[in-house]
Amino acid sequence: MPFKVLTPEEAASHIFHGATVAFSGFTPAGSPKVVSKAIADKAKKEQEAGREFKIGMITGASTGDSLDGELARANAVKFRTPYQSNKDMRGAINNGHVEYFDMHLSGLAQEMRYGFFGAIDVAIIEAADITPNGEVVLTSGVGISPTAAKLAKKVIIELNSNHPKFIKGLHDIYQPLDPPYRKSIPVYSPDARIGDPVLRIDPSKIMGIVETNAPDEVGGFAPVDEVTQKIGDNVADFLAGELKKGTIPSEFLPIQSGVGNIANAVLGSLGKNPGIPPFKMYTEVIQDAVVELMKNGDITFASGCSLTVSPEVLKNDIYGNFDFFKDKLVLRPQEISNNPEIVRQLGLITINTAIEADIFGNINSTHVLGTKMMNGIGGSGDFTRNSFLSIFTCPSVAKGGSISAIVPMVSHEDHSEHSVKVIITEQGVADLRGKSPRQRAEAIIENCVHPDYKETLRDYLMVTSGHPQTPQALDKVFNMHSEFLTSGDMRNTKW
Ligand code: 0RQ
Repeated sequence: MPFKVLTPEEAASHIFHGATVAFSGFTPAGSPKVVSKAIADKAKKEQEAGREFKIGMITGASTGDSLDGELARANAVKFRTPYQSNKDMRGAINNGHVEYFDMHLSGLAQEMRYGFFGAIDVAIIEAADITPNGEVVLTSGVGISPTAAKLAKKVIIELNSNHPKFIKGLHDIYQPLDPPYRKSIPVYSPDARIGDPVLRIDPSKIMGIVETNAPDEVGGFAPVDEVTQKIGDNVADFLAGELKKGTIPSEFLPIQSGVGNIANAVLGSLGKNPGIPPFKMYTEVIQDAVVELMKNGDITFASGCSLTVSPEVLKNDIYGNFDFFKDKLVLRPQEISNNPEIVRQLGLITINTAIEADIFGNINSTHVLGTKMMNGIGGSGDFTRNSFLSIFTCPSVAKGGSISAIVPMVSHEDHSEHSVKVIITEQGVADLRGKSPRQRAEAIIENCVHPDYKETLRDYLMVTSGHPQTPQALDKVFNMHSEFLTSGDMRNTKW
């Protein structure tokens, strides 16, 4: 092997103050775990010696605590993009220590290639295996690794023996040409393979290898409760009904599902509903529920960007039964897993989660009360805008009922009324297709709003301008939010 074995500290010596560093993985799956800690230690030492040390951080999506958590706690991040979900990183963003810019995940790799982020100094890539000529078998997440490895001046490999070498073939590495030479991407079904099983990295750029066997730091899910169960069942019943009506082709269509507790519950309900045939997924994050449904034959194939599953599921179910899973799974770079062109081509049914929706169907997926960043838009925009049928789910209330998830106007907008087709809460389903804003408001208030807030929102419509197209009272539109900030309970809202 021509590559030097480095200690994490030796690897971190290649990272300097002001460097832009790109990391492998997508969610905690496949993100670096040891060099990141050494960078955080270096930052602390530099800062103690009175020297500034901060890096620019580009990832695929969220990462594990050893990356986002360690660097945030060391105050070692100047800017960060895209999605994140670590509590310390979220804190550092919301208290102004990190400049965070939130992007559609499908667009990141191409914007790096277009040069919009400047030079990429170092890429740190987790690998299951590497050959002397730089052919890398990636691990449980692909993310931006192909682009990061291509653009970076230096590459450091974290060789992680927690991922067996026999997973070669799980990945499909493909990078589109850039304009004006771009051609269509030939993914005509979720199981299409169009690229290479390995990532080829110029060996002269590889500074060395750091060995580890640390597992992915994927957290568990909250158990399905009454509310999430009802949301899941409402989604499954709605889709079974659409299939029966013939608005979804009888073969069904591939599903994309977001990440989190609600998404996990929705998938469970889809698997159990007798009105839904076995289906394929073309999604970004493959969660525990998908693996369970694959074992039962309810999902026949899953294309994604990562296996964001708990360490036991990865080790025992997937790697332990790789002969069963190897022809049912493929992991792609995020610019392919989330590609708008492919989403539209395959006709996906997309199911994502809202923090807040308004009575006209606009969605806030990212900001609590309009100002505090939660996680980021992730892939929800890539999928929603281009889907065959876009669904948003959320519980009708948050924080013990003191917040209504449905308000007169979203306090931050990620997905507009033009892209959102259906809203589903535990209360019911609002089908917004073909409806004007006034009709949408009626459908959402009647079917999705919690009983504690129906009167409040009906009263809101009474105090609006009554404009025939979109009725709004611009001086009152955020009264529910202001009420929460003043009294701690939106139920006290007066118009
Ligand atoms: O906070 O735990 O402190 O109580 O938000 O809410 O209900 O546990 O839902 O885990 O499914 O996450 C939108 C954040 C939902 C996620 C979001 C509070 C609530 C709780 C979490 P607590 P739940 P989930 C694929 C696609 C955007 C990106 C995306 C997300 C916490 O799904 O980040 O879809 N989506 N990507 O109490 C105040 C409200 C609230 C609220 C919820 N109206 N006001 N707080 N909460 N509604 C993934 C990728 O792209 C990688």
